[in-house]
Amino acid sequence: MNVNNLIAALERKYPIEKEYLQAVREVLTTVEEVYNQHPEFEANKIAERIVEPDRIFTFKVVWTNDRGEVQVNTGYRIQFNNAIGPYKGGLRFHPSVNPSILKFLGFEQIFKNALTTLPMGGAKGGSDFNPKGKSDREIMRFCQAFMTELWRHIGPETDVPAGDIGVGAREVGYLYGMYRKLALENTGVLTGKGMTFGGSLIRPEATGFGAVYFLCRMLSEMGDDIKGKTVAISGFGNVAWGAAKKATELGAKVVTISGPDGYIYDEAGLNDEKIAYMLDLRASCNDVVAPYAEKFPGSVFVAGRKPWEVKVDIEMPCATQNELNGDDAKMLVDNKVQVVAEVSNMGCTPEAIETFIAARIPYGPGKAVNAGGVATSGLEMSQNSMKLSWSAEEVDQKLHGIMNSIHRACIEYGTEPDGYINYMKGANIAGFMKVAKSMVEQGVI
Ligand code: 2IT
Repeated sequence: MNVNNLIAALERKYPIEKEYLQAVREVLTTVEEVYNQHPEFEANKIAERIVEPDRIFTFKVVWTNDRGEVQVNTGYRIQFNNAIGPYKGGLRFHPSVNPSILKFLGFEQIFKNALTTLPMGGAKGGSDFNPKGKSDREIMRFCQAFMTELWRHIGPETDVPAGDIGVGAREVGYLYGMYRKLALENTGVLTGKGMTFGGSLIRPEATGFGAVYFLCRMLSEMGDDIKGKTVAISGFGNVAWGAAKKATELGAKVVTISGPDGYIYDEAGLNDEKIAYMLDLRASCNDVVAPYAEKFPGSVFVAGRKPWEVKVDIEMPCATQNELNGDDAKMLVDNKVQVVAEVSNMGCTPEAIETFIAARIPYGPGKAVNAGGVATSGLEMSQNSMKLSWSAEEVDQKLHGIMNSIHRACIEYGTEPDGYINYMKGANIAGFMKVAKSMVEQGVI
């Protein structure tokens, strides 16, 4: 494989899909050396095949708002690769959603899902629908309209969507209700469901919990632990909430959260009451964190800025792609950050990652750190097909085991000659090898 030629061809074909090209470039560059030691990969054109989605569905979503006005959005489902299991990945409802963003997310999902050790292929979907300021009834009508198109393309053994930004338990509930009505079946066709209709305990917390379990493994590899560490978290959604909850429970001090409006610096650190308040903020559907500072005196709201300027031991980006850039990374290195555990998908830009690696600061990439979310979705699928449900302890224990095994895979494939663990390289190679081998074994299809 010649990565530069392959990327150049993709750039000509998809010139405006910058997030997709960014994700492909990172994975192919890090696997190039190992890839070229496997002539069967080249003979089967694995790289050329893996960068193209199997298929993309694009559809119109028409719904009516509370004022009786007809609204038109675009919906997508990208079925990227199902070599190792049914297509699996979340749905994102956000005005920024476009084919490039969903292709990057779907591509990343292939390797993340492979890392979980569970049989799941990669997919992603969503819509440019903006949930901000929408009423509950509007959300419901949108989800129903979205599912009237999506339902014919998904199924419990075919493609199993879940949540992502803008899609939580409420949206999954409305989507599931419409699927059940149209397909006339009750199956594990979506994950992240409510507990009364097949959801799994721990799934709401899983991404954040898993991220902190992974972070603890990174720290123990350095001969350290999380107790007493200061942590900066960005975002205030489901993932940030789970990470804040587990990090606080294990004795860390989480001092920031953030939203599109700016960030909160809370010197005293989050506690149970403040973490519970994150859910109220999210439920308000206004997408702002500023009210936190009014509710909790002693904390400050810093408008229009990101939390990276606060000096801490550990950074956990939990918001969205490319939220931490090269300049931010240089500032973090100057501020002696100890570990960066990226929880958002592709949260750090290539320049930021390069800066961390050059400074030999352990950097855990999203596809390893946040894999506990989709892993627990996989556990929800297992429970649904067995028609039973596991206790919270059982699910949490399995999640622990999976995060440990992802960490081991990163060490196996990512340890550099000087002993530095290049988690990005390790995660990319470990995930890629599994999918590539299975594609070779299954023939040219
Ligand atoms: O990015 C992700 O891994 C998710 N949004 C979760 C996907 C899933 O199927 O649970």
